[in-house]
Amino acid sequence: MTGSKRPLVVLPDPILRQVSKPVERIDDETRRLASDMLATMYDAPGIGLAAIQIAEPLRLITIDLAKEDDEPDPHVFVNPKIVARGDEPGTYEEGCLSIPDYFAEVERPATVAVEYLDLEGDMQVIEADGLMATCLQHEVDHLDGVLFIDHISRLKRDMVVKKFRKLAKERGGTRLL
Ligand code: K1U
Ligand code: ZN
Repeated sequence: MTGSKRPLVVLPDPILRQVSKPVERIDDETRRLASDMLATMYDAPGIGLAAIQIAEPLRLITIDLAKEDDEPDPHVFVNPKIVARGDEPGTYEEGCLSIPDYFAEVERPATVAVEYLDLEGDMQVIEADGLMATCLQHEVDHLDGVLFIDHISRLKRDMVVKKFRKLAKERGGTRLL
């Protein structure tokens, strides 16, 4: 199924602070939304996306860490839940499609285990490290209304928010087509 690219919600849109609701039933509508998310993510381009970033407050995320020249490797996680976090910290320079062109180092657990449903409704568990662990935590944060700038200093965060408030005023909105 080929999805349609949807507008991206960007800072300071308050929808990004909403807590997303669990997906109650996995059906064609869910699969259509997942396809639209993948299309939007590939177009951006990005390596992950949470449904709330296209204004759908549902607990659904997509991730593809394949390199540009490799075959796509799309992953869809329905109702993902972090069930274990490793003791070792890891640091990555993170970005966010909802905070375009801003990057900052964020420290998070280097490994996580995540339970989720696949698009057939089967329960799965992924034990992740490296960029996959970081990306899963970044996306699950989105489902709880948390942004990666919440993990940096207040001074830096306030500066970023101020800049994006100004941009939204100039653009006349917080949706990127
Ligand atoms: O959730 C998002 O906003 C997507 C975000 C995911 C992410 C990136 C880095 C660390 C943690 C989570 C992005 O995809 S930002 C764009 C990006 O990182 C990228 C884009 C093209 C090629 C490679 C990376
Ligand atoms: Zn993000």
